[in-house]
Amino acid sequence: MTQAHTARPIVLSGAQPTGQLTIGNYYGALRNWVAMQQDYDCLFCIVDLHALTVRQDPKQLRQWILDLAALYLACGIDPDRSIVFVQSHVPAHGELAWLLSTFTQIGELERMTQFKDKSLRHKHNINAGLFTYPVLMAADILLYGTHKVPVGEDQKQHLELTRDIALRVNNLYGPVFQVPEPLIAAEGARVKDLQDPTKKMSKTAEAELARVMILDDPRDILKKFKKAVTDSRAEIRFDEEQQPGVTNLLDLWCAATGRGREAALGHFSHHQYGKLKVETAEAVIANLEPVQARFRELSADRAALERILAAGAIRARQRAETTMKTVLETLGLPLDPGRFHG
Ligand code: ATP
Ligand code: LTN
Repeated sequence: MTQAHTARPIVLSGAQPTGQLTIGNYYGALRNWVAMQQDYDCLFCIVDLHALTVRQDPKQLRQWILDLAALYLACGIDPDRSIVFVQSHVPAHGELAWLLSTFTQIGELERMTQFKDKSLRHKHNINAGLFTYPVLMAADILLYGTHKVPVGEDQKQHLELTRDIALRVNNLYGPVFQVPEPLIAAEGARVKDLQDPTKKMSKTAEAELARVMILDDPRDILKKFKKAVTDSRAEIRFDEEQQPGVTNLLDLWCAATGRGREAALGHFSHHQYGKLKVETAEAVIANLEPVQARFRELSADRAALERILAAGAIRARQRAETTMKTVLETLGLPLDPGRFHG
């Protein structure tokens, strides 16, 4: 099995530099990554190759990559404890994705709901990369012997595919890959769009009011929550089917305050929607303000961010090469002595 050299179990996760991150990314992913640094050997990747599945402006993309690095750190990712790196700095991601694509069935990729959703949203550019996106994600994960992958609920299907690919290879050749497990937060794993609470909140949603960004001004955050779509029932309870907007606000309040559903009902059940909206906004703002302040400090020093990413790339590449050696040998591909010495 690859990557047996570290004592602590390995965690890998990533986000796409496709724009500013939302509170969905924060509660569903980043906040949980920070907590995991305590007990796991963590790698946090900026998945820029994935971002290219949707057309990007090159200059803007470079900026978003650095912004995302600053945001990882601002949320509490510690580059001395975890490996923070850019996916395209480690060529083995693309290389392993190719190899894994030969163990992935077209029918499996056709079933991916993210592919179906994105094909509808980008009708003019349904490229092959969008289709094979989950294979590259599987490569990201399997390259590092990952045990746990902390993600939002929307990524569960991709994780299942990753596991299937790993098991398929292992069944054919013996234990080549660690079979990873998803880690989905109890609270905040499925933050919904504030204007259409039947959809997930997305950083690339068209409507400004639909999404709250981690870096939004607190006044805008309050405004967006006040304008959140609810319903006309005038009743505060958890009911995803009948009251998706109210349920989303309650879930966010729980995620932001760390309190459970019973506490939320005790606190709000005899009150009006206005109180729920304002207090949820306040709780979210309280979580985000320190992150915003740190982000401003960190993003002022571009060179320091670049140094952190360069150091992360060296460490990630070393680990990736160990896995690649095993995989190439296993599949019968000759090892290049110029690449793998000793
Ligand atoms: P896009 O909106 O550009 O398609 P995204 O925000 O869904 O992208 P990523 O940047 O790759 O995609 O997401 C990073 C992490 O944030 C993933 O683990 C994803 O599951 C999580 N995430 C994204 N949106 C939400 C959400 N609304 N609720 C909870 N978690 C989310
Ligand atoms: N597909 C994910 C982003 C992603 C990822 C990963 C997450 C790419 N590679 C590896 C966890 C582990 C998304 O769209 N949110």
